[in-house]
Amino acid sequence: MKPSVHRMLTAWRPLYLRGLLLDGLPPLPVTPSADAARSPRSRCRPATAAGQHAASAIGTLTTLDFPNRSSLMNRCDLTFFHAPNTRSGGTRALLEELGADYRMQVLDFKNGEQRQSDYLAINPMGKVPAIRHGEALITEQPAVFLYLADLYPEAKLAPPIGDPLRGPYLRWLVFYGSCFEPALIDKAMQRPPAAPATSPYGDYDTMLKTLTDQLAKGPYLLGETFTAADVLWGTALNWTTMFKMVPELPVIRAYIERVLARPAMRRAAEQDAELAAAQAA
Ligand SMILES: N[C@@H](CCC(=O)N[C@@H](CS)C(=O)NCC(=O)O)C(=O)O
Repeated sequence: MKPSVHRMLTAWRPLYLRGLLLDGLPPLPVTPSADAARSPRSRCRPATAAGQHAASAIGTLTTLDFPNRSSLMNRCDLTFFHAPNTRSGGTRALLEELGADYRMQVLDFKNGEQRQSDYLAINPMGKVPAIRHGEALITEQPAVFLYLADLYPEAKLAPPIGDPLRGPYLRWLVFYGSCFEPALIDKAMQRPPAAPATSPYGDYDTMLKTLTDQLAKGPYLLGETFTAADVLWGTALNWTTMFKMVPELPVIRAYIERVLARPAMRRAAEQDAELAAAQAA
């Protein structure tokens, strides 16, 4: 086995041991550890709940629609459902930027794991990313980004309520899901938009100009302040330009490079590439 793959497997040993990742590869040496289910930087105790989740099938969690609100949530017991080389790469980058403490459950799209009942109990849409925090399930990228960035206020990637940037921050995260993606998919499928007054994004060119005008004010979407919205947009514009769904205008290219050059973004991209390679092997 290549040393880089072995290093990656060692890092993700908790997942590997739970049989969620890389079936068929030879077992890694097992070092008993109280924190075995958590990331190396864990600040969380290996709580009973974490152990229970680790041992249980994903699909036993169908009772989570309405989380019990009688107890305060802490930041332990955060699970990220991920597939490499997909939209959930942006969430992985955000978790890295936040220095978050989480478990990752990797889905193998080649085997259709996202459409199996275990995962459909987490997200009936069969899509990643998804987050489970305690009893709460969060899906849809803008919601996932808002949730995670608020969970780690010390990382300062979410302007707090009362900050003048809070409104624009919400606007650009939600613009992604409600305008950018629908416009992009219609364009990729060569479908004409609905009439301008009906279409959620008007038309593609207006949507794109609205975005590029904002990027031109840079360096980031909200000016000098880097936020979680830039993690979403930087990663999304990277893959959408790669697939020629968005034109590689200089303002877009410069923005992508600025965002992806950040150390945490690079780390996340490297780790995801290793995960994708190991999954493909
Ligand atoms: N509306 C979702 C879209 C997520 C999405 O489309 N994810 C793709 C990954 S690129 C997926 O999980 N596809 C798997 C499938 O549908 O089988 C969001 O914003 O999170």
